[in-house]
Amino acid sequence: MRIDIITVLPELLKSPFEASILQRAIDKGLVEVHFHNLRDFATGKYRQVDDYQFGGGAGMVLMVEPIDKCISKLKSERTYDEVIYMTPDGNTLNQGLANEISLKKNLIILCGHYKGVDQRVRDMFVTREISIGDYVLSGGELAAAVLCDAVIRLLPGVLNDETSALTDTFQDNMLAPPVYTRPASYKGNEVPKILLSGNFPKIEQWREEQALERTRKRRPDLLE
Ligand code: 6GU
Repeated sequence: MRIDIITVLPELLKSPFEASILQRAIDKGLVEVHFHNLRDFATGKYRQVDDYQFGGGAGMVLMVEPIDKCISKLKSERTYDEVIYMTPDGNTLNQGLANEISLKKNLIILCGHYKGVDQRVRDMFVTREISIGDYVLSGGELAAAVLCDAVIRLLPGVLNDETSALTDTFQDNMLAPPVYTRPASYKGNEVPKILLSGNFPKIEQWREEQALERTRKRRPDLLE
């Protein structure tokens, strides 16, 4: 997979890709992530990327021309499966959407900022609009990092134990069961005996029960 991220604040985005699982995925060559500073595609003396909105009102809007230049350059080099625009009024990200996007090959992710982008960017270039939840961030950069993390960890070979993404919370619309590690007893708090029993069919059954109980209690909406 190749991801090209277009942003006015590349420095806000880079650090999540420089540690842990994402860095390892990049080092292994399982994903390439490229950052494009929108300002590099701006013209004129002031390299302007945003402007006041027509009709008046507070807040700046990202201009269509620099975004067009950046996307057109990328598209001239390869074909893209999706141009994703990160915006709070997009489709809310969930595990199903992350799974779907993880099957793509080349992605452009455009980060909104200020009041957003000129509507013509959305009309002309964007194939998908994604939000990461019903709250407002100051820009799409952190949301793009969240999307990339959710997608990249699903790529084959990224996780150490290939099966572990399958037992994640939200796969099968279920929360994950509780987990424990050593010590078996800590300040009077015991690990459930069943987990120490070595009876793996019973352990699996216990985990399924716990997952169901947890989902019923915390997220009954997932079971509907
Ligand atoms: Cl994708 N962008 C912004 N600015 N705020 C958000 C968001 C995206 N998703 C939730 N809040």
